[in-house]
Amino acid sequence: MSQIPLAIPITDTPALNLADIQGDIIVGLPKRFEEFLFFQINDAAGFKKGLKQLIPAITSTADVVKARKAIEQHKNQGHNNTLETSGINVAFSFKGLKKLGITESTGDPDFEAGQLAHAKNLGDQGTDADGKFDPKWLPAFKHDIDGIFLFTGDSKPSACNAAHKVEHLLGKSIAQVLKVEGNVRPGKEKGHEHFGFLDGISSPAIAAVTPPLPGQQVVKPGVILIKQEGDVNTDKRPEWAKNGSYLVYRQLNQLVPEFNKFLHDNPIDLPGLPRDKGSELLGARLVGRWKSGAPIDIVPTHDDPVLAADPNRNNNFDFSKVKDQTNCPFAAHIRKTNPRSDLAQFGPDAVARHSIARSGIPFGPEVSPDEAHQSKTQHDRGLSFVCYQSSLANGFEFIQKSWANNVGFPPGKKDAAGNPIASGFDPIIGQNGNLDRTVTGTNPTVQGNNLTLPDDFVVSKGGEYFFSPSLSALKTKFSA
Ligand code: N7H
Repeated sequence: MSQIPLAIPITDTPALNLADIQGDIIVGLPKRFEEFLFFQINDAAGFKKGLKQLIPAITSTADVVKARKAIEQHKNQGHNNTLETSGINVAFSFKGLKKLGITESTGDPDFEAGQLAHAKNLGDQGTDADGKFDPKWLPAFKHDIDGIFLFTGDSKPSACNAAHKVEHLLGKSIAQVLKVEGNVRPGKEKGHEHFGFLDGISSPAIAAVTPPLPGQQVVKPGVILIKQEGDVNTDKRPEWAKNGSYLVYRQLNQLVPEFNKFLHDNPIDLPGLPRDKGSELLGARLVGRWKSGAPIDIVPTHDDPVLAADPNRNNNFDFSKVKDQTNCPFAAHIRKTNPRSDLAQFGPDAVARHSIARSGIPFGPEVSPDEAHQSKTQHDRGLSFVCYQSSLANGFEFIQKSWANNVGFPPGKKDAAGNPIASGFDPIIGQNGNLDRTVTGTNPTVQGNNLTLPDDFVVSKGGEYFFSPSLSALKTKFSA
């Protein structure tokens, strides 16, 4: 998700003032390293004063567009080192807004409830005791968190310099609740998440701002940005919320050795297909893309790295070519989370209004030889999942609960004999509390067979919902 094409074509329009929008939201801060600082506000007046001085250092979308051009130029000049870059963004939980004296509603009940209150409904693992759900989260995410800083850089020192600037200006007005360090994976795994799949390929194009590549979903700016055209809750928002967005943070552990063992033990058995290729095919069918990023809807039987690397082709599909699961299981991760033509009967907006802008980064070390040998995770690793949307109910919450966790989604699907079929869980992020999950369609020749997934390969360790204000709101409403 960190891998956004470097030279994003983007046009400033009178409708969208890119200098007013924080840089991670629609184009993503450039990052090889990222520090997430979750904080509490101890001294609201001191914080507001420090923030005033910090605002010029907060990275806007206009800054990111400039930085990405400079990075591209640096690369084209043949330099083999990275160009020194850094970025700072900030966002606040509902508790954080209240601490700053901002008591009016931003018009989003999920934001106001906070993620902890929704852990059970999201399907996170945990226990029920005395009518209260206790998720298996990192303790820090069960504490009050008022805000989050995002510090990014081309290297750890670049990101740390940005963090020091903030520490210096805010001093003791904030206290750290948790620090998470993310980093792009090394060598040829750069841009790939920990299961090994290339990430950051498909993101929505913002109408009139980012020209769409073939197959890219075009969304109105208000699907991501508050009080812009397409924000379904515009009337409920205060004026200062304009150009803000809700930031979802999820700490998602990935059980990589266990995932690899599952693929190894359950290869898809097709005539003439060697066992290791059968395992690779199962992985591709669970995700919907090969590890290179090539979509299985276009190349269902073999990987195609050339296609994967071509932005004019790697997103140009919509699952309409083949009606059953021969090419792509209905439950494949990229199909559950962006069903493209699967909802065509409900109109063109049925998918677009649930779009999110993703901007996460992997965390944790590479799998050690011992972990690989024992097929057992010993070190925490996974994805610092970050996404932006103007409505949590339409964005992250909807995708997780109504699509990924919903065995009957996509609706109206049939098997080869014309019988109705329930697709099962999204095998990557679908959650069922502590219970088993099943998925259909993994084997293209016996599509009705259920495959039971032994464990959740992705385990939520917590998170929070934040509001990422515009630069003008930071100046007028959040600082003094
Ligand atoms: Fe996913 N993965 O490695 O399997 N994701 N994701 N995701 N995801 C995508 O197209 C992954 C998560 C979306 O437009 C790719 O950029 C993993 C959450 C959406 O075609 C890969 C985790 C949510 C898309 C992964 C994880 C989503 C998408 C293909 C957790 C939302 C775009 C690369 C550890 C609730 C779909 C690409 C489209 C793509 C993986 C989390 C949503 C490889 C490992 C929590 C909307």
